[in-house]
Amino acid sequence: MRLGDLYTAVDTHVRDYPTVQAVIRFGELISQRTDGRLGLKMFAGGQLGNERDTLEITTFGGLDFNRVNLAPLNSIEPLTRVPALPFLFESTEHMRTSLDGDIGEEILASLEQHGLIGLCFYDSGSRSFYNTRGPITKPEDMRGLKLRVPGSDLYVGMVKSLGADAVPMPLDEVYQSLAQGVIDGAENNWPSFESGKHFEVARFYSLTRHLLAPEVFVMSKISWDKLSADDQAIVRQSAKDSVPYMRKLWDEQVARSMKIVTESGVAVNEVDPAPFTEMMTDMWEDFLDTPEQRALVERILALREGGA
Ligand code: GTR
Repeated sequence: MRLGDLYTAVDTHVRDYPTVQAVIRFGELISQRTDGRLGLKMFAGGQLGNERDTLEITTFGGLDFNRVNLAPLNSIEPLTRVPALPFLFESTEHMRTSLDGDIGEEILASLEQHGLIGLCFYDSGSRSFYNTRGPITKPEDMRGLKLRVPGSDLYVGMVKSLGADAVPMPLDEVYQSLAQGVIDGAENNWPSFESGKHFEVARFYSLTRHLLAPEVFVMSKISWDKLSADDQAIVRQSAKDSVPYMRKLWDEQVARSMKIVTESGVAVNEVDPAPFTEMMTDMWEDFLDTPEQRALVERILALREGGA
């Protein structure tokens, strides 16, 4: 939906968060490259709703651009579950080589049948568990903990596979729920743990690094279909060109967030990933329903250092 001359874009994060800044940069690029014919207005901080709701509005053309995590797409498109499998990527490099090429393009293209044009992936670092009770060093420490997850069956399965209780809820309810003891913890990357102020309440951050699933930047297909082929090419290229910028901001943000969190006295502990990896890769099968998903997993594993 255009707002005067501007396209609308939304993000759940606050304005200085790397994903938001990257989309703003994308907006500047499309504006420069079309002599101001195309432009963007960013609604940051989840002011137009949570990811699941805004995504639905985007598919109906009520919003033009949306930057979301893969989680709310997991129930919509099976291929999006693949990069969200715990311990699939062995490093950020592995995630980037896999998704910067054909595999990433295929996943992005799979969104079109659901009314979304997948433009690019952004980094999201690695997700780890944090909670209000104590450090987690082994899966048994998670037993009985009530842990918030995004609204995705895969995340629910992941947390259940470790013996904890999964509580799906939107990101903007997490701080309050932690403070009121409705949940004991959640899982996320350094920047989200910090910028959502969750670290002020959850004082234990245990570095399981179980997920390296990326963020995704999408456009409403309804809005896309109204663009000329030349403008579509500009939109695609500008999104791709915002990725290196985002990655630079991301690395800086991770360093900043780590500093804020550790200086605040949060107990951060390293975790031996082996028992977590074993339990969490056992559950992959439950979320791989199609031969296409399995083929993608194989191709991603083959890109690991030293092969699958
Ligand atoms: C963040 C991600 C958000 C949102 C959030 C969550 O890392 O950037 O898009 O999905 O996690 O846990 O809900």
